[in-house]
Amino acid sequence: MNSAVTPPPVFNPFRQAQFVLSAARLAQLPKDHAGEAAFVGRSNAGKSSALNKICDQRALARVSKTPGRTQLINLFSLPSGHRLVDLPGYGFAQAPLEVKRAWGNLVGGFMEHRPNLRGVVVVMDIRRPLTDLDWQMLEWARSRNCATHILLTKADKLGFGATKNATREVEATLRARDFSAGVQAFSSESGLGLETVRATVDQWLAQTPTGDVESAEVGN
Ligand SMILES: Nc1nc2c(ncn2[C@@H]2O[C@H](COP(=O)(O)OP(=O)(O)OP(=O)(O)O)[C@@H](O)[C@H]2O)c(=O)[nH]1
Ligand SMILES: [Mg+2]
Repeated sequence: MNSAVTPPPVFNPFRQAQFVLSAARLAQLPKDHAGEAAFVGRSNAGKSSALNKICDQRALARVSKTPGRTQLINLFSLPSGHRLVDLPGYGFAQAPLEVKRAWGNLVGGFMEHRPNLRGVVVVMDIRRPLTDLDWQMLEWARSRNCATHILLTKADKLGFGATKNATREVEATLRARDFSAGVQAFSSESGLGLETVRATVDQWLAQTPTGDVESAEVGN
């Protein structure tokens, strides 16, 4: 578990999150200095559900039973001007090659080059963590020195002991690969781990500039 987080603020800014836009290309993203926290992960892992839970809103991000539904980058703004980003999921085997290629360009481009990126929440189903593509995300984040937090979702599907073991196992694997990231169990159903992830994202964004239009000028 990530124990080094501060208690949540009394005012919860995530409740005020608002949809900004969906982007099919990186060029459509805002060109400013606003810090962003991105949610990445395998398709169906529970990214959109986690975002909705964090923001205490039912339908901010679209949740779907069909893997691979979110093929766009969805941006949500916070009152501070910072943004949350829901990235399209990966790992859906049946997707046509051109969809996979488009995903690679979009998510790869975002992870490697988006200047606003301040932290990455890598969302994984607690029953199937650390796939090859999860590692690719982790390595992308590491290569640009970006803060990383692993959310092991759907913990409500496991008992207390199994949740603890799965979390420890992920921590041990990361240690063995000398990878530094927060790790926590989470459930969008029960709210397990909610304050920890909120505090982590809050901390990343609090240290970075906001999306004031006056500061918007950078070419991405
Ligand atoms: N039991 C349980 N189900 C969950 C949880 N999180 C998500 N789900 C379910 O898992 C399915 C996929 O959730 P999404 O949030 O749409 O997953 P996603 O990662 O955004 O998927 P893509 O947009 O396709 O990449 C939905 O049926 C959710 O209701 C959780 O914590 N517990
Ligand atoms: Mg989604």
